[in-house]
Amino acid sequence: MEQLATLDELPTRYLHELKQSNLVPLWPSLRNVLPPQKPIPQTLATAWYFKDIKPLLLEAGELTPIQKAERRVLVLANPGHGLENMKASSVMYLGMQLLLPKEWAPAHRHTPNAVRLIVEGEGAYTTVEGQKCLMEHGDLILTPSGLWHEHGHDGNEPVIWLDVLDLPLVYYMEASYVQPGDIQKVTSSGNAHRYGVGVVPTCHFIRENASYPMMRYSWKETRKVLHALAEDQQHQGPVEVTYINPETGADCQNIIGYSALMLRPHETVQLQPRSCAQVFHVIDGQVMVKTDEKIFDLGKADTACAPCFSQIDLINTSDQPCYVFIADEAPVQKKLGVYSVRERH
Ligand code: GTQ
Repeated sequence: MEQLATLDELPTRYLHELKQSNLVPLWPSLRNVLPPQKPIPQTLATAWYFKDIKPLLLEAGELTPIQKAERRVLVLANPGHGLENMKASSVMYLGMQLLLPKEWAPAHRHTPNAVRLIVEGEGAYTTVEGQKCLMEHGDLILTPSGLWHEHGHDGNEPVIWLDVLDLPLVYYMEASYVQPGDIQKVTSSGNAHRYGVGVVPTCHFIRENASYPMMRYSWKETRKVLHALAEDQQHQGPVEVTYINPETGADCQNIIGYSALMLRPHETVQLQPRSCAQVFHVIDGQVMVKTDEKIFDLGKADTACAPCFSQIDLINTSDQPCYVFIADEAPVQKKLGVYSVRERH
């Protein structure tokens, strides 16, 4: 590709006149905003280890009362985006949230979509639009855009969960805001009896259009599906299920996609490079995440992210199964028509 003219090749007087009229020449920046062949991501392959996070999060529990925090969260920030910008990737925000026994994180609703993946502890719950969702290890709980949610804790040990939000994208669009609410009346215990587990291998089906028919995706049940899929002789490719809207078969939320992947003992899964950034969080087990630049050894509750078009190997280094929760930007990229998958090189 042709090398293009730079800013300093233009007369100072001309540049000054452009500035006076709020005008900018495209050509000196063209290769930055439209780099050849692939994006130049700010997102850096980064890992955050639970053994580092947990003591600091528990200390936050002593330093800052819940009333003064509203949500007691340590944000997993990607240094490539600047820590203060609180992004894991351009679209995804990650946070580890702590709720102590008897604490209550009051009701609010906001435009960004959120999910929680429960990491540790028992007895906490999230109430979403009147639906009380118990939080058990590995459960996925949706708090979609605009729906009221609050967190409570009737148990007797600290509960920690991973928050995933599309906050960076929604904030970038100048569409991010929150409204405080009143304590919710519990009106429902969920629709799991109607929809079952809420995960499917691949075959998507279309039914009536209900945006968020299901809020809690039980890990116990999802794990059973993964094991059944691993046993299924017909099944080809990685043992992976996508969290869907069971009414429509579509992704369970609009912007970020969620799935759970099982690696058999010593299994390696080679992922195809995709146009979206991805986050890997270990529900249980041991996995080596090999990205283009870096290799991470992850154990239970560890989290890593990889930028777009990374060639990634997931290697189960142990003789136990490993379960990885994956968040990616595929749904928003597909809707915008910018999603693609490439061959491995
Ligand atoms: O629990 O509602 O990590 O509103 C960031 C913003 C969690 C929450 C976060 C939030 C929440």
